[in-house]
Amino acid sequence: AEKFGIKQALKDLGLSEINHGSSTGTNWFSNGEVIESYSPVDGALVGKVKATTKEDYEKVVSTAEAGFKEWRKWPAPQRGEVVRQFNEELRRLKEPLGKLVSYEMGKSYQEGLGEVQEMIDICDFAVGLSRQLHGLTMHSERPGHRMYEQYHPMGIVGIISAFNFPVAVWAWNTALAWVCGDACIWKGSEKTPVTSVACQNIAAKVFEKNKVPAGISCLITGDYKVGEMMTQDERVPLISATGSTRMGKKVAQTVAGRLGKSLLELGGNNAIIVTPDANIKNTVIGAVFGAVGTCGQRCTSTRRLIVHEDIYDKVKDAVVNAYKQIKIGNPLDENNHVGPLIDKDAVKNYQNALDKVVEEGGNILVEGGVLDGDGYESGCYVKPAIAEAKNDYEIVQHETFAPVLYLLKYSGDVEDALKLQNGVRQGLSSAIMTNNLREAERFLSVEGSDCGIANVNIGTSGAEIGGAFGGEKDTGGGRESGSDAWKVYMRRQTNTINYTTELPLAQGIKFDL
Ligand code: UN1
Repeated sequence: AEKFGIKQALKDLGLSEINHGSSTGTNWFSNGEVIESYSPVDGALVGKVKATTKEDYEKVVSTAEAGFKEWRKWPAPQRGEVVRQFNEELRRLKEPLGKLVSYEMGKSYQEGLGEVQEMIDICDFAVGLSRQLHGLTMHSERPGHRMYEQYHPMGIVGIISAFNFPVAVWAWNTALAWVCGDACIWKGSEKTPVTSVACQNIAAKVFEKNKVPAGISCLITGDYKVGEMMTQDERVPLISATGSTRMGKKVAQTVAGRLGKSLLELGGNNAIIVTPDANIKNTVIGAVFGAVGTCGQRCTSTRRLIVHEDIYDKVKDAVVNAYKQIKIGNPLDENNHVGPLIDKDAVKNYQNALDKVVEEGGNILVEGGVLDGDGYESGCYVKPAIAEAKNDYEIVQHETFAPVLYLLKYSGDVEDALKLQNGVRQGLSSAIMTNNLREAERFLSVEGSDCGIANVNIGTSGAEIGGAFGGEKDTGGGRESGSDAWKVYMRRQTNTINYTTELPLAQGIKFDL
């Protein structure tokens, strides 16, 4: 990693190689056990971060509560100005932060930069939004009455994010929540704690300079037990959680138990339908990037390719051939396409999926395997694999966070493909490759894809921040990022004002005293 300038990146981000820091910025108090973060790239120690104790957490929440009471009174465009300055810092630090993401998480440097770009984009969006947090005005049924709605800041937003997008998902939530006037408490993944500290440092510096009250950007660190402190806490009205469906179900139940709100962005089992009218070259690019990008660890990763029988062999050969060109290795080296999986547990899940698909009757088209030897010492590098399979195999129904692509065949028309595409528990992202207008429109219609994201002639991953991001069914139903996703971070209030000298009642009710 040294030759890729990791030391310098850590320095640019104000981090020492070994981070004993217990008080970076004014909003972070962690005094618990030391979490060591090892890079899947070369197995070396990235840094150490202290975990949040119960007492630390109490301090964080009370600081956030007090901070919110001040912050909510700032005019939204002024809050937007702080986010604008935060964005300037992100632009300045894009390279070191992208590099750290790549090194601590294992995605390619290009994708690390892309992730920071998502942060920059959502901040731009949020700054504009800070002047557009508007409700509607309605006509009252009563004379001399006015009715309208306003969106008020809501309180503390608890953010639980996953290792695979260790910085962007935080920014999707915070950039919006901040302009909405909320305080944020972030529990990042325990697998990527150093990038969390880096982000917190960037925010803390800008916030201090602008005299933002303490507690508006808070970081808590540790495993799920630290997350549970937030999900159980009535002082946190909204929990935004990204991760597995299993985790999301637990979070949803806990938060619902206290009638809190949750925004869930959980697993996907994303498919691309390839019809006889597809452009094969673009299909291959979209499918291969979708399946092997981020080493198959995006919630939008392409897991299933549903190909019409008429072009099945052609598509199969083209994709298998493309896999031969894939270079696996150090993700900081821009010649490589695919880096390591996050850790050895992920490698086990990957191997298990390949064993399972064969057990269930699948046919391996591109052999998988764990790489060893020079450059692969961390034990986390695996070969992207492809298997011909059936949609009802248990393993195909299951989201494996690894580069395993299942090839499924359909005959008949696009309805038959849609049955397979929708025939899973998850409902995040979906795509169709076709130049046939009727097929494309059927895919997008009410009888079409049941996913939160449905694309035509692009793959399943790589969504832009301007749209609402999330999905249905086991994906959890939440929407983050663009469009009107901001509304979940605010509380809506309906106001009716009577400017007459009478008191007419609604629904024409007479009540004379
Ligand atoms: C995720 O995998 O958690 O659409 C988010 C994409 C990215 C975000 C993925 N913009 O692939």
